[in-house]
Amino acid sequence: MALHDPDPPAPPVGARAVAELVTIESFLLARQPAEATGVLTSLLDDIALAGKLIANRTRRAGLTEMLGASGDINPQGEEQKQLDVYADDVMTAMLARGGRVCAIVSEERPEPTIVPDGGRYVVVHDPLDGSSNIDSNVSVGTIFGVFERVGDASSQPQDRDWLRPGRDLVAAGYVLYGTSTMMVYSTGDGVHAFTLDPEVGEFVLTWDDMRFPEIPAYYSFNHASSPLWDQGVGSFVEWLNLPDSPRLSQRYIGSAVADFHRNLLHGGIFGYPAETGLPAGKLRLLYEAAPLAYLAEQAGGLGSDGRRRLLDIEPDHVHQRTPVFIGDRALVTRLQEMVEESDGT
Ligand code: FDP
Repeated sequence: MALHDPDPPAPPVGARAVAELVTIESFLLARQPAEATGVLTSLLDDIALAGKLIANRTRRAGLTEMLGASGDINPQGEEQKQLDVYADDVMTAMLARGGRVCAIVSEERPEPTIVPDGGRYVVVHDPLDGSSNIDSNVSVGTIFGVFERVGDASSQPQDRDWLRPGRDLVAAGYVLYGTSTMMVYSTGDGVHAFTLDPEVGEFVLTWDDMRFPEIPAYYSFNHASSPLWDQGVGSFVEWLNLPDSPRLSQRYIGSAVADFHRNLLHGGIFGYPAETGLPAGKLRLLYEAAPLAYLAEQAGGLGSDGRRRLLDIEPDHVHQRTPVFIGDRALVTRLQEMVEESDGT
């Protein structure tokens, strides 16, 4: 069943998906390896349920006085929005029940949350990425990654269970709250996308085995910051505008998850480089960059910090930042080459 067709005219995938009514639950069960216990499947179901609750609150935010700041500051010194706090509470509550998860790392909490008598998985997440866009009614999303714990069930979860390179992830994905709500995930067996049908309350299969299109369409960098970038990154973006380049259009939302999603569908590269004054960029390695890089590689793309594969970087602390270049493999590779050339000069 290959529903994804990047060539126009697009097939009526929504209509087909609804006719076939492949729900996320049935798809997860069908794709589960024969030897699987079903725990990871149930965990992804928990995240889907959290996504529905957050989508519901996000959609009604303007009506329920949920827009605006919460009055608190997160571990990174950024102002928390009320919806950040709500999304974090919902994710934590959904993940902490059911005995599947032993530890949860969240952008909104200074330390990992240990779940008493928890199971064998560790979840890292940004409950609401792109939250500076919330008050403007622009797409935001929940990004997550799942590791299997290193220690056995009798030991207390500790750093070695979550301070790990993204190549150790056993699953990753996001729930995107946009014109519709979508859940996109991978368990290392391709990337699959589901759209929430609000009338029946189910995530329904929209695309399975997604791949970046061969010909990319977009690049997503904040040009206003270009005077602050390293020379190699600046040269790459200049090259994108030269006659021998792939002739991309620029699209930049300012929600990494939404920029990534658009580029996954249409082909392209998203970048948040290091800047003067921000030597490691802005995005967090563990719960933003690594899950998106995992999805990118599963879809035939690549994630890099400009010099290294993102999935190979070992974090020193949970809120570590990293420069991010992610998307179409050829474009990310070209960027790495230009950064290397500039490093060598
Ligand atoms: P936000 O702070 O609004 O949550 O990682 C955080 C992030 O959004 C990304 O989603 C987004 O790409 C980036 O920050 C936007 O940063 P700028 O405001 O510096 O452009």
